[in-house]
Amino acid sequence: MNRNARFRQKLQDSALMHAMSAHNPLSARLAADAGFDAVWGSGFELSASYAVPDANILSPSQHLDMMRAIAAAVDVPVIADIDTGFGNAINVSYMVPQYEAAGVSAVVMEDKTFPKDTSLRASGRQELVRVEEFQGKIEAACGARRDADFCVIARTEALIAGAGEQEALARARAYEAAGADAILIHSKQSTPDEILSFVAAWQGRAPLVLVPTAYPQLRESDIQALAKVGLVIYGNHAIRAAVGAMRDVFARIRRDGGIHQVDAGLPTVKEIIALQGDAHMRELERRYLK
Ligand code: SPV
Ligand code: MG
Repeated sequence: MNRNARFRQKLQDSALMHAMSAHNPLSARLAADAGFDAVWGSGFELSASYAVPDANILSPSQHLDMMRAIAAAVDVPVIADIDTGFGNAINVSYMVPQYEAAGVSAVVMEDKTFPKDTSLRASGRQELVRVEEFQGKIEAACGARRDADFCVIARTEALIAGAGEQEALARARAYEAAGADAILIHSKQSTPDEILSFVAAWQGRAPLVLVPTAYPQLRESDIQALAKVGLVIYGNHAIRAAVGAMRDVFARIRRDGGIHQVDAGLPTVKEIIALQGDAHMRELERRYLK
């Protein structure tokens, strides 16, 4: 079974799938090595790695190129965060085949206006597009895919925008009717109450997708028990782990006046060489360098 088919099947079966964010092939490889089912090609993380806001400042090709590099570096399925689809339904029609050709297995597209603002920022610009307009974008995404197993996940930002549960449910229903394979429902509340209420009220067939960044107390066992959720995405833990680790080590080197103290606690150069796929290159050398 190819990656897309594996992803579609896992999204629909009863076990909860988990995806870890990545902003480059190395972080994706570490996520796959840790046992995550899939990699989340996070716009937030990629933006952070360029030190710019997650607000469509990067070009679509910067994101697409990174998704291609990530998909080439891991065997697990890659879920690409395409924000609002980089424009209208026409832009979506042209972008989705490029993501599919880049080797990703699913796209997540959100119902905000372009250019977007990041979801978890306090008082960000959170404007929703008309429901019909977003249905057109979902239909365009579904119509543009070449492999029927490639998944189109519709994300409603209704709760993020403060539009309430009824609006979120109405949008989720409309997006399912337009052909979405799953519905991502996002929340920035610090408790899971709003999400749990939405999940309880959801009557659709499409599996739900959660991103529990703001409400980390909700564990996988709790989510699995909800039955309607097919996928949990950890949205920014690769970049936050990297920032924390780099900040700590850099400060210690300045404080210690050298690398003599930190060195023993760091991953070895040998480990990094292994992560670069050195074994594969040595095998190529053995076979082809004559
Ligand atoms: C991302 O990781 O880019 C996401 C999740 O879209 S969030 O940042 O929480 O909106
Ligand atoms: Mg994003």
